[in-house]
Amino acid sequence: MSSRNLDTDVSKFMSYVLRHAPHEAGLALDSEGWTSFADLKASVLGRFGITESDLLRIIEENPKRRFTLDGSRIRAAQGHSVAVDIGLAPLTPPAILYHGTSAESVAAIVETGLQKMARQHVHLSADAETAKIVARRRKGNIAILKIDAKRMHSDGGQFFLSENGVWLTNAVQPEYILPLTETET
Ligand code: HQG
Repeated sequence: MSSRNLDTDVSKFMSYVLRHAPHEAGLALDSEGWTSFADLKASVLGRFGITESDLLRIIEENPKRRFTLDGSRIRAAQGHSVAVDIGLAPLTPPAILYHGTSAESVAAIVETGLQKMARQHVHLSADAETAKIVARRRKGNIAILKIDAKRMHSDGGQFFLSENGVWLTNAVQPEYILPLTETET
């Protein structure tokens, strides 16, 4: 039986290897981000001293459903920096999407738009509460930006919905960032 902190450590390690550094666990990802669950299990069980049923529970109970287990293969649902194509079909987004960030990044974002930075996509949230959780990963004051997804989509912008409910796009131009609605400490 593993503890809550250990569960988080295992989850963070899996996010790290499945999104950014598969070689650090001796894994290789295919072009859609999948890797062998048996290979991942071999790496994680030994490293953390947990059982297979612990690992399955950690995957199943992950609050953000970060991992997709599909038979003998597993992948991260979103967040990759390695070049994979998770093969999502473009979808019509809700009229408004949200992006949580640090207050100090807002000036640059309003100037140059939202960029995907190190990842494969810009990550957007369907509701402001979720965006706040994303923003609170940052130090200091936070800001929640509203994105005019309806207009961006009707102008040809593509949106994708990850297997765990995160909206993804390639970039958001400044014209689609609505006036700042909320900041807090
Ligand atoms: C910022 C977590 C300056 C952007 C979350 C963000 C998410 C700019 C940072 C997922 C900028 C990139 C992704 C610009 C963007 N100038 N700053 N032009 N454009 N930024 O971590 O959205 O818990 O790559 O605002 O829940 O914070 O790991 O993106 O602050 O879904 O599953 O550059 O990571 O998921 O940071 O987070 P990130 P994010 P997990």
